[in-house]
Amino acid sequence: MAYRFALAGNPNSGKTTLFNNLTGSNAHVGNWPGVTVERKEGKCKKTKEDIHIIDLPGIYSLSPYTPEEVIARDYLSQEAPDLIINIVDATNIERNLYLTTQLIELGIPMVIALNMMDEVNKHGDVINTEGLEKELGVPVIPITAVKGQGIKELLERAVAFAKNPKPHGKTALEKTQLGDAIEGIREILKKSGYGNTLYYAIKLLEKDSIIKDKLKLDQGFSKAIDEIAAAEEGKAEEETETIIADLRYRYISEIVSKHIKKGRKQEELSF
Ligand code: GDP
Ligand code: MG
Ligand code: K
Repeated sequence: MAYRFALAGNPNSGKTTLFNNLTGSNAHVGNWPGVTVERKEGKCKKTKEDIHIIDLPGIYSLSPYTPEEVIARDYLSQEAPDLIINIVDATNIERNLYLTTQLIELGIPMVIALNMMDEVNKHGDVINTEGLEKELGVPVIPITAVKGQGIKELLERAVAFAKNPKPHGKTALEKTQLGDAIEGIREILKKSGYGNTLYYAIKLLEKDSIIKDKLKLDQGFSKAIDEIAAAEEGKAEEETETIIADLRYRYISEIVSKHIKKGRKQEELSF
């Protein structure tokens, strides 16, 4: 059995460092079709299973605003890899989790590689990885990619998850004022035969026209979805997209305040 794993994360989170660690010199480098964004893929040399790894471009979001975002979201939603390794810079966790909340909604099995743990430990910060794992609904494995630490456990949990994929993950928007609108759109998408509907439902609520065009929905379904999105848009002064971003940040800061304790070393240094 061969598996395809995709590395996804913010720029500078350590994706290439992890990719090189996993694949050694055994990588193929090219460009994504039509753009000069580097495409790197290779075989993992550290597992007995046959695992193909692709290093996606660094992104902050799954929106359509940069070529990198479009490449990453098209690859993830259309090529459906067996698993996403979401690499998160643990020294900048609040910003990195913004992408994580979106990746979870794709419905693809995912593990979080919590990277730069050497820096976290140096600062004296404490991250409750088990708490984070429970909260997000996906495995969280601390690693230090530059030193090759934690890679073995990361691969063990990733392979186990790819072999036995289970529904996972929670959406940051579930228990918010948008929950009903998202469920309404999901119901319509289900009737249209779409599987990973959570990601699409949220994109359609954001009136993402690229996704809308790609889905090629029947006119009746399309109109029903537009009505839900328009009704939601009418309820508040801000754009739904802005509200969604705010809700994600609120969800993340709650999680971070619960599970991360900043050490004293940084403060002491600044006096
Ligand atoms: P990418 O943009 O996600 O591909 O990130 P890179 O792999 O290029 O890494 C960005 C920077 O972070 C480089 O200078 C790496 O050497 C450094 N880096 C990567 N992993 C770690 C780590 O575990 N600890 C520390 N301290 N630095 C790291
Ligand atoms: Mg890179
Ligand atoms: K509005």
